[in-house]
Formats: sequence, structure tokens, C-alpha cells
Amino acid sequence: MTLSFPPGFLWGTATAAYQIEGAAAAYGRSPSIWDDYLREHGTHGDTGDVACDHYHRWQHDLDLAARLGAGAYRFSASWSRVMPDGRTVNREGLDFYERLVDGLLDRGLTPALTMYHMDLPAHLDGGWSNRDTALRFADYAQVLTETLGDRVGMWMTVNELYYESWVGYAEGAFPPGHRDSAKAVAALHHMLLAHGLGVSAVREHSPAAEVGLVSGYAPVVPATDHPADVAAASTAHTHSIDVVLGPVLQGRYPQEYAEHPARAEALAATVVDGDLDLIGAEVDFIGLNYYFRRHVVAADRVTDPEVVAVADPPGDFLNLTHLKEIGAAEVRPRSRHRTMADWTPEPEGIAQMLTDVTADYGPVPIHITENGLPLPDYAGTDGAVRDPERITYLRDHLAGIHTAIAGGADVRGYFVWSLLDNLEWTSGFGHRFGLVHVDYATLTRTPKASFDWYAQVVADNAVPTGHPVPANALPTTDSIPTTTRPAAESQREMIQGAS
Ligand code: IFM
Repeated sequence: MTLSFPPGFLWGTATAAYQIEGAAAAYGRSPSIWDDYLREHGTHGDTGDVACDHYHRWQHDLDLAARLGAGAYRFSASWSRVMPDGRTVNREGLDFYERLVDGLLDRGLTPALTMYHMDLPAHLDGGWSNRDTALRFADYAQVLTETLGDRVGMWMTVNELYYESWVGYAEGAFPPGHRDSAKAVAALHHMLLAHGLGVSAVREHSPAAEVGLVSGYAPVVPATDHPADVAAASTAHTHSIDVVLGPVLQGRYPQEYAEHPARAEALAATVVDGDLDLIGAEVDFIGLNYYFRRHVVAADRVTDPEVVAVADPPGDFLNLTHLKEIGAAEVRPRSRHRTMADWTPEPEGIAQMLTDVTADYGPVPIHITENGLPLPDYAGTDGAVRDPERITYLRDHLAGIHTAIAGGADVRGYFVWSLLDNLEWTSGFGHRFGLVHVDYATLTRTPKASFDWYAQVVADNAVPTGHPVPANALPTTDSIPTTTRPAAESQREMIQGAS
């Protein structure tokens, strides 16, 4: 059985600058907040110094993207490369993105350019909690759109605002590493403002293009049906999802957020008259990244035997300040299929997300701008990389999207995260999300079984369901890893060899 997608459905893959480019200290780039942070807090010292060396191998990588037959390729520009001091344009950096955009067009791929994907220039004092950062972003967006606006068909302003602001400014688990919720409220607002300013730049310099924002979307569900847990999940959903989609699609923050005792003061101190008009300027689509759902209970129930029993391990919960402040706590659900990133694939959540967004915000055009699975993929002795779990994962999520489209959701496209294995931020190179395997010792690219599977989906504009993954995607007994050295070790050797 196959599930056909609407004619003209846009298939693509996605990447982001810092996670693949490398050449971090070259060609005029200045450090982003991630460079030093990962040296101290990264896994095995994995950093973006070399990453996939996409900066030098981009032609080969675009050939791979084209081989998939997909219509679009989502990538991000590095602000630190384009405007290293925040004010002056680095022509060499901008030239790189010109080459990339032209290279995509030469290969028949629509460039889907994300202006900002987590790699804030390190010299921007105060980061996103400082309003001036949004104004600097406006300059950067002007430069990008003035230079590339005649060729980029799809712009995405800012990626995963909620996640970056709360993890980086309230939980201290991403750079800049703050633990201050007021700063997170400000950071989120300034990222939203940057989005609005980015939309203005696109309308001015790239009028034929489409523009949207990319929001992470992890539907929040109650871990039990106790009324207190149901209420806590609803609040957490508003504070993590509607807090982004409300301002962008309706020009206002959800009342429950704006008036919440834990948020109201910081928000009032941050928002300036006119901001929400800019933030709520019309977009052409909304980009949603879906990976998992969040399971939430009322914070004062974490020791209740009912909650202790549903958590896995029993009694455990994720101690997140920003949830605690709004009376919620997150637990991991029981699951046989926890990923290496410690979340559980729940394909049913993607249909739920699409149906809910459509119900809450009307029939807004949607692109799934990221969806994918981390695995410890390796090349077998025959050189093949078999990833049947990823095929199953993609198939089940695409089936969910198909269901949502049939139910009235206006989904226009789907981008697999990711084209290439890449640097998964603090989790390092071990978490492989790519359709293409990257051997970090040699930087050799090997399309995985999922690459061929996805190419067939694109060619058919349809997803095969109801039968097992292809035989050539299944592991064989001789599948022995060829690379056992930690990625960081080989990357360090490479840098030393080059100097
Ligand atoms: O790798 C990240 C990406 O940078 C942002 N969205 C989630 C992906 C997987 O964790």
C-alpha cells in the first residue's frame, strides 16, 4: 500500500551552518557562542571546528542533495561568517552563501535559507536577552536579503526560538548558560522581534520569495488523566508553543502567559509598543520541527504514587526550572524504544500537532522543517550503512502527516533532519541524524539505506506502508564498525595536520 501526497508537495532535507560547515576560524568568521562553550561542555570535546567540512565540500554535498531528487534544501547562514564584528560585511563569508545558493539553483533545488539557527555571534553582549541583538539581526537580515533576495525562494527567519531561549537563558544547558527566567522571557521576545524584522527585510528585498518562522513543536500531553496533570500540561503547552505561534500568527501573546505571575513582570519590562505589530506581520507559512511529545504532570504531584509509577525510571522527572515555575514537571514515559537522545518516537504526535495547529490558528500553510532520528549508524564491512529504524521512523511520521492532510491540515512540504550526519550540539558527533553517513576520521560521505528509501518516496510522491523495510536496509551479521576512534580525536589530528 502507498500513501500519495498532494501534487507539488515539497520534499527536502535540512542542515544548519555550525553543525556542518567547519572552517570555524577561517575566511574571516568570528566565534559564535557555541565555539568556546563546546570546548568546555561538549561531548568528547566535539566542536564545529571541522564538523563535516561542508565549507570545502559543499559541491559534493549539494550533489548528494540533488541525487535525492528533492525539490528543496534547507540550510542556514552563519551570522558570524557574514558579519563577524556585527556591523561590517565579510565579503568572503557572503560569497560562500552566494556560491551555495547558485549551486543549489544549478542543481534544480530551491534554496530554503534559515537566517539564524542557534549560532549567535559571541561578541553580541547579553545575547538575545539584550534588545540590541534583534536590531543587529535586522542589519544582518538586510545584508542577506539584499545580496541573495533575487535567488532565494524560501526564507526562514529564526529557528526554534522557545527551545533556544529557555534552555540557554533559564536552564543553563546551552550557551550562553544563564539560569534566569526573566532573561529567557526577554530572549524569546527579542528572537520574535528578530523574526519580525527578518520578515520586513524579505518583503523589501526578496518580494517574490516566501517567508516563515521555524518553531520547534513538541505537543505537551498529560502523563495521567488526573485533572491537575491535565491542567499542568495545558499550561505548559501554552507557555512553550502558543507563546511563539500566538505572537507570530495572531500578533499577541497568549493571555495565560502574559498574565502569569512568573512571567508578567519580565514580559512587561521587555515589550515595547509596536513590537507585536512587527512580530505579527503576515507570513507565508509556518515551519514546524517535530521530534517528540512532552509528558507533563502537576509539579506538586511528582511524589504521588500514581505519577511515580508512570515515570521511567519510576519517580524520575526532568528537573526543569521553567516548568516548575508554572506548576508543571516533565516525566519520560515508559517506552521500549527510547532513542539515544533519550526521547521516545511518537509518530502519532505529528498528526496531533498538525490537527491542533490547524484548529488553533486556522488553515495556515505548514512545512515540516525538521523531523528525524538519531542513531549510532556505522558502515559495515561491505561499506553499506543500514538504518532500518530510521526508515521505519520516517515512514510512520509521513503516514501521520498524510492523515493530517486528509483531515484538512495545509501541509506543503517536509524536510528530513538531516541530509548529513552532523554535530548534534552538546551531544557531539555520536548522535547521527543523517541520510548520509559521515566518517569523521576521513570525512567520507556514504548514503545510508534511508537515503535510497527517501529518494524513492520523493520520486513516487508517495510513502510505502504496510510492508517491512527493504531487505538491503537490514543489518547483516558482518556489520562491524570501521571507525572506533572518537570523532573528536580524529578531528583534532586533522586540525593539527593542517596548521
Ligand atoms: O540538530 C538539531 C537542530 O539543530 C535543531 N532541531 C533539532 C535537531 C535535532 O536535535
